[in-house]
Amino acid sequence: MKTNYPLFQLMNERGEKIQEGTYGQMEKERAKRFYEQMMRARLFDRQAIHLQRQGRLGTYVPYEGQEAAQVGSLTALDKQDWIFPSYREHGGLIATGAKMESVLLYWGGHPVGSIPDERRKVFAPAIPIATQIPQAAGVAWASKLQEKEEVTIVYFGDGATSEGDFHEGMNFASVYQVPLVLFNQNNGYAISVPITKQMNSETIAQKAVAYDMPSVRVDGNDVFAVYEVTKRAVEHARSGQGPMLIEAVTWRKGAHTTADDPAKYREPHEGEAFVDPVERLTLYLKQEGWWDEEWAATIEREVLEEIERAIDEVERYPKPDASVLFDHVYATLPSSLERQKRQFIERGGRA
Ligand SMILES: Cc1ncc(C[n+]2csc(CCOP(=O)(O)OP(=O)(O)O)c2C)c(N)n1
Repeated sequence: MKTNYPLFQLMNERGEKIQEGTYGQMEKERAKRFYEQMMRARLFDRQAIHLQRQGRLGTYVPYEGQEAAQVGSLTALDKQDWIFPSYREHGGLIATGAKMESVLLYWGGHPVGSIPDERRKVFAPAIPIATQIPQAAGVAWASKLQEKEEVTIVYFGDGATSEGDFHEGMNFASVYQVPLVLFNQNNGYAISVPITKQMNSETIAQKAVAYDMPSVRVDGNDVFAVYEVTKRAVEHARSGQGPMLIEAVTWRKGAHTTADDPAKYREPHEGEAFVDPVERLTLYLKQEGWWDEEWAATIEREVLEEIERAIDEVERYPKPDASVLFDHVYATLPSSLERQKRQFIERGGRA
């Protein structure tokens, strides 16, 4: 069925302004700040992949290409808001103040890294697909019952929208009109499965119609547009008008995780239509006359130094104790798991 969800943009693929943002986000200082934040995420990601390849980090989830979707949305929140990430949003979290050390510890198998930013209300990354959506709807409902002015944002991929938990979360959010922003990063693939094989709908935005929920389809590589629609959705939710679904159309440039090779399931030309979000912002800054090579080089140098310091600190940690896998799931471990834990430790159970 043909649907009417045009892609919302403020800047086109050549980095030209096509409309003004209503929050001043296309002005000089803010635009340059977005660049800094996105570069912080990008450089971290590349270094983390190197570390993994050197055997110094466990399996890692890269996000190159999705920085605008993450930074544009996370910066639209207020301090009191709740954040439910999947396993791919550490880029946006780092860009907006999460500790690099925590993220490295998490991917190195240390549970202590599960909460990357103590200053914000961030839940641990959800590895089981879509499970965070009903949880986030529940937290948003709690905020509503307690009459708090908090909004919850929940992140998930395109594949997650084929899960029952997505539909249950959407339904619950809609029935109880909770202050929830459902933020979908449509990056084209669920591991090796392209979106065309995974769903028959033309867009993800249209899935909101069934729940009588407003939705928008935004260019996820246009940081200004993502900021705009998320700000509007957050205001909508905070003012008691209920949930909203955002589909941010983007492209995962690299592998799903460091454990797969996208060359096995993607053609080289796929994704060519997407202009990298950092390059696009660079084009915008140049057109506005705000680009400064020295400034960009300083950002790069300082971020790389910060990453090095974080790696040094994390590598001083003792190896993680893998037997904690058995902890924090049950208050009292069932006897079968108790036995497995014992065996695991007897066999030298360390990661
Ligand atoms: C409930 C559940 N089923 C299967 C998996 C295995 N799995 C891990 S990632 C993934 C694909 C998810 O794709 P998508 O929702 O599009 O998010 P993306 O990884 O592209 O960000 C799958 C099926 C899982 N983690 N949880």
